[in-house]
Amino acid sequence: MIVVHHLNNSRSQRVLWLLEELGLPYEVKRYQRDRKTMLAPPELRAVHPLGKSPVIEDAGQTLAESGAIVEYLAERYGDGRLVPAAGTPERLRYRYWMHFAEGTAQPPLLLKLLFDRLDQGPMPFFVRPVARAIARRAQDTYIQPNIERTLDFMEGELAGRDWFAGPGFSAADVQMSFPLEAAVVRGGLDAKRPRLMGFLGRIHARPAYRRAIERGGEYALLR
Ligand SMILES: N[C@@H](CCC(=O)N[C@@H](CS)C(=O)NCC(=O)O)C(=O)O
Repeated sequence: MIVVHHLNNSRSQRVLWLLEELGLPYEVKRYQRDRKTMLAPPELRAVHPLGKSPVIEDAGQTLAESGAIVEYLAERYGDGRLVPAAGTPERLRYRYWMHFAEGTAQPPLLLKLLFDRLDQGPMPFFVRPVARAIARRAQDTYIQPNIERTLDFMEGELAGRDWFAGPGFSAADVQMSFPLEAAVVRGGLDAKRPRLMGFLGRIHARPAYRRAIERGGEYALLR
């Protein structure tokens, strides 16, 4: 039985979704973020040294990193589903988006989360103006422009296709779901980018996505 170490409101939700798409049985081990720091609890470090989610256990092995997990599950259990055929342009796009999600889309969204917290968090009154000025400068000059450029690029890539790899839904769409959902909450993604919003509408309507939400519990991404 595949075990998913699942942190509330996190990337591990997409692993549950993929398992539902593949129709595989799995066990969920739950972890709750610390209410103040939003970090994972220390118990997760007993599963993997980095103590982050997702982590899965399968066939006597422990595997971390959501992209690696998604690729592994789709290849091992997909039986040709959710992965475009080898050697096709769709397979190359599949690989590209599988890496893009965590490698390019996610970093500026994480920076946005951290700098927003720096801007709004508690601090001695005499450093507040300086800290705020630094945070806002980073937001205006680097973080938000990067988010906008990345969103525009993704919006353009969905011209004429419903899914990131090509005409068919694939595991790369599962991997891409998290940065897009995070972008709605904190990156300014809205109806002005109708193709990305359409993509989110399509994935949220999938029965497997809804089953995974029921199984995983609370899924409200961090602001
Ligand atoms: N690139 C890694 C990132 C893993 C990661 O940062 N996970 C977050 C959940 S969204 C986490 O565990 N955060 C809690 C913490 O850092 O303590 C992946 O895609 O698996």
